[in-house]
Amino acid sequence: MLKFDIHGKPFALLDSPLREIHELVIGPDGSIYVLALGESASAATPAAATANPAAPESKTVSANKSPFTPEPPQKSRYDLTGAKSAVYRILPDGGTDVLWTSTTIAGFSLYAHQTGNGVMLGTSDKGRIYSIGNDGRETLMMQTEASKISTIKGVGSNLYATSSNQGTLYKIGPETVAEGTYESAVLDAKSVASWGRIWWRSTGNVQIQTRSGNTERPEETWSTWSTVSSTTGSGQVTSPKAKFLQWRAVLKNGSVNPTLNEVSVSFLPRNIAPEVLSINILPTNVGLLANPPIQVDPNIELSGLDPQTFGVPNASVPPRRAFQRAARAFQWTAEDRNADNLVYDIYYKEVGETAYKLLRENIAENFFTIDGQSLADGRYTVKIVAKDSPVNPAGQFLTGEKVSEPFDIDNGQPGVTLVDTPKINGENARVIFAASDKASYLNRAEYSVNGDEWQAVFAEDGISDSPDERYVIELVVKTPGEYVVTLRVFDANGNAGNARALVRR
Ligand SMILES: [Ca+2]
Ligand SMILES: [Ca+2]
Ligand SMILES: [Ca+2]
Repeated sequence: MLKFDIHGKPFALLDSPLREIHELVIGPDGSIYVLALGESASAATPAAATANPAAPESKTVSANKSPFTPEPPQKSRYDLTGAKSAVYRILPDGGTDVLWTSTTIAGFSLYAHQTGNGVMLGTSDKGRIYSIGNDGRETLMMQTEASKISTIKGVGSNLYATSSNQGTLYKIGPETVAEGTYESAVLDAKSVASWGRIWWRSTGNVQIQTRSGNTERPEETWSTWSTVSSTTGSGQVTSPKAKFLQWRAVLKNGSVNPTLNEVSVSFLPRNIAPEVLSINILPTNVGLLANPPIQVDPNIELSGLDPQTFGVPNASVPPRRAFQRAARAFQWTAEDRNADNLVYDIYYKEVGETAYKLLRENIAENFFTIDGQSLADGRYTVKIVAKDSPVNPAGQFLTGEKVSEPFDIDNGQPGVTLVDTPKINGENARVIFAASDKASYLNRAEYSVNGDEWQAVFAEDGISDSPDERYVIELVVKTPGEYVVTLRVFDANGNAGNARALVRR
């Protein structure tokens, strides 16, 4: 923000890290209040507000915040990271204060209180006017049905506010009106929910009403407002089961000034079935072992409190990998959209069989290791069934399942045989072996002469890649004598078979 003297010489009063100085007003004491925006005001404007056929009327309501919106993390008002709006106060002596900042409220218009204590701020969405005192505290003064409060101006003892989307002129007088309402934010229960009791703390004549619907914004498909009948500050919500709920308070003036401080609603969302998203099969001989679980104080578990409240991480401990002869291990991912705890049943069957057989029931881990030696050689699939039974009554829990890709169990070693007596031609000898494997395929072979180091040998057709292969070994036999040639062949699962041949020159 720049100040120019009569010669056109600029002097910077304020250099804000936000991107736009949107509005400035001058208070009665000469303080300048400046509204700075983090995003451009036009980008923050929603496309259009839902048209409301009811004629808007004058409403004056004081309320703090909706209980449905989570409390934003508290930070210093001088910390402008992520700020959507900020109000600066430039004192007549040139000193600058950040009066107020918000990461959620998008400001648009500003009006300096004639009392000298702060400003009124109109928002660019949600149609709200906040009052911000010189102590930096904000109070929601007015909730309109418009989306943007374009201007706020004072004329005499009255204030006027204009809105766009839709265009409306509001008069804000000093006198108290007979009746006002406050509408809550829309509660999203995430799935169709049964509504329980609604509690509130109020003084004076306050009536609570609710409505529900399955569209994100309240519209004609929602139920009509129904009043919660209560004399004690709590009552049963009578709106039909739905995904979304909204409440409103009707405050009527009487001998006591009506106020409303706090509203809570209880509800039970419909259970959503868990899903098994993926199954990962590890290579043969890689087993998964459980790491010791994080110890949780049994008193915390009994109390039903979330262990995270006590700083205990909620994530399950991932397993570690270890060599286990013939092991076939699986890891899977699963989710439950209403965040229920899950347990798993594991089934298996050989490809070609019709029915799955239960292998293990109600395990809490999301991994399992099969001892491959307990199953006959063959091709298998496993089926993982996720159940939200730990937190739902018997008979009401839901399941989701997934079948794995086929995998081989192969514990048999390849058979290796000598094809013919070795042929000798001068100093050269040729030995031919045949190898075969029943359950998987051959994938590597090596030979050794007279117990020397193993040397790789390729299959006769170039690649060891099928259940049957031939291996031709050419030797140089310089001096007369006996040569023992051993061939060792591995199958895809690491089982090895061997055979030997005696070459005599
Ligand atoms: Ca569930
Ligand atoms: Ca085999
Ligand atoms: Ca081959």
